[in-house]
Amino acid sequence: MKTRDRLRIAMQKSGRLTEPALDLLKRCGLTFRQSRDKLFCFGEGEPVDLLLVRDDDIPGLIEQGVCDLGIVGRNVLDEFSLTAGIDGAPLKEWRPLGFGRCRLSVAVPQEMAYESATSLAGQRIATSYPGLLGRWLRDAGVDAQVVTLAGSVEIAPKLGTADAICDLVQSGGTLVANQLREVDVLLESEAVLAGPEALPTDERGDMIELLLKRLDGVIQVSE
Ligand code: PRT
Ligand code: ZN
Repeated sequence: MKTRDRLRIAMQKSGRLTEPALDLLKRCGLTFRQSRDKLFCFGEGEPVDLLLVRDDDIPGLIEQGVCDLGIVGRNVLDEFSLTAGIDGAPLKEWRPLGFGRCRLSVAVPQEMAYESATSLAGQRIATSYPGLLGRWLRDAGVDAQVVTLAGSVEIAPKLGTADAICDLVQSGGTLVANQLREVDVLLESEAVLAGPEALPTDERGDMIELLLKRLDGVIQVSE
């Protein structure tokens, strides 16, 4: 692939992580020229540009080398690592960023008895995270049916298409509104800086080192 001399960071175009990610980069001393609704934001002072995309596309863009780094939820990064092919470079969580906190949990209808993962044996569990749920079930030695849904996971039990769900939870309000209760946590998530395990050895590698140093300073200050 043609090498680039500017660092490219993928981040969410429009969603929960957009504002806090831009704010964090700003606190690292990075400023960008273009308006946020464009695909690209050009770095003004430093040779760092942003690519604004759907969060689900971020791990793939790093794996393919289209971007050097990405700001994405641990839930999305880990799911990608578990389910994507192994042809690309392995990805690494370089830094936890302290925002976008949530958890990936199993929830069951209020009236359903639940003691441990074994209570799910033979049940259908709806999720958008088949990789993470599958691993958790395997580790627990539980044989259950994973029903993969792209969205509206929380209504699956009411529709009768699943017995339980595995979804992101923050306040818990969505679960309560759907008469579900959280019974097990699979993953504590937050936004992370993701990148390849092996950093580029050219100027981009130096730029990443500098960015990591600045991030550590900024994150320490806000803790
Ligand atoms: O368009 P694009 O694909 O980029 O956006 P998206 O809709 O996939 O993502 P978005 O913006 O909703 O979330 C981006 C990331 O924010 C997620 O991948 C998580 O890492 C993180 N995050 C933090 C959350 C939540 N909190 C959250 N509460 N992502 C989703 N939710 C949803 C959850 O799916 C459920 O429907 O909110 C509902 C639960 O919230 P509570 O407060 O009712 O429990
Ligand atoms: Zn998404």
